[in-house]
Amino acid sequence: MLKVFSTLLTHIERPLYTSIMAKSKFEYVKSFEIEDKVLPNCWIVVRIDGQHFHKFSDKHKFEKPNDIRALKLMNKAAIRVMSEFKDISISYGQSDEYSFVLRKDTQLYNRRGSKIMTYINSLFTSSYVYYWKEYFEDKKLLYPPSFDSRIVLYPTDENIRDYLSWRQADCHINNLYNTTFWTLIQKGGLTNVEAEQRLCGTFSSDKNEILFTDFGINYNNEDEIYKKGTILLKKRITHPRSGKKRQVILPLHEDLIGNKFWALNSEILDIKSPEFYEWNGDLPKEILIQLHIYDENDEKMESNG
Ligand SMILES: Nc1nc2c(ncn2[C@@H]2O[C@H](COP(=O)(O)OP(=O)(O)OP(=O)(O)O)[C@@H](O)[C@H]2O)c(=O)[nH]1
Ligand SMILES: [Mg+2]
Repeated sequence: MLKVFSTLLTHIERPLYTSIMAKSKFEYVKSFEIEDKVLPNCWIVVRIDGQHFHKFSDKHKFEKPNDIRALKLMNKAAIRVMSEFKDISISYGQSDEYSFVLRKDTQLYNRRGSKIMTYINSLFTSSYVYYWKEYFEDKKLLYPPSFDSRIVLYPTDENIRDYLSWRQADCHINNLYNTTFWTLIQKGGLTNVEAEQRLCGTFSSDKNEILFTDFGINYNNEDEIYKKGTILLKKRITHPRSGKKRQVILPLHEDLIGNKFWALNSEILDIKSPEFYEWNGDLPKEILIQLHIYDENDEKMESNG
């Protein structure tokens, strides 16, 4: 009875208590909060990166040097983020990192940096966990992964292009190294230390040569997703069943360092609506889900498009 009475009292008193709080002597602590509105007219990059993924990938027995399931899970989480935050005009991911580029005129959360960064990071992280079982069906998630994040502002179009080029060049350098390193171990029988010594001081051309001469591997023929990473772009494509134009987020694995990419996708820097994209070949599952042709919950193709 006493408990019921005190609960009632708490409910009755709450509005009064709140208004007293607003004027309490503690109110001054609010002034310690820092205004973190980011500069206007700058491209906003939010980059997230897996914490201790060296250990995380070991514990979950990721395939070496690349585990396609892990990369596709990263892409899935990033597509989720991009579909939620409409002002992200392009995203780029490789390994355990993803960069989200918000258009320079965005007014998202009044350009409050910490709001933008933490919402993107938490949605990405929860999506990574949420969709884990879709990609690692037989593998249990052993502990909760986490991602760090940062915000970087780029004032010019050249800066944002160079930023994305930097990340893609990093992908290429790491992938060439990792591919050669793990080939020396898996196919050449070297130990980790021996492989590291063999690659010490080598240039890209040397690594290409080792792969080709010693193992008959032409690096150029490796999968594009490993060599180039993943670019996520909003585009309009033709729905394969209705024939109507539909906007989707496309995962692309192509060069973004050269001018060709920026000429073909000029809407990114011009801040315009998504352009039409002629997709050649079969649409991947990630796009079929967005077109509601593939039901990700039922894990089957829908019969009526
Ligand atoms: N085997 C395997 N490992 C991967 C794959 N993708 C990412 N990783 C691992 O994730 C690491 C990512 O690099 P970093 O971000 O520099 O390393 P980290 O251990 O996450 O360190 P911090 O980011 O500083 O916490 C790589 O070095 C790999 O060990 C993959 O597809 N396969
Ligand atoms: Mg990391």
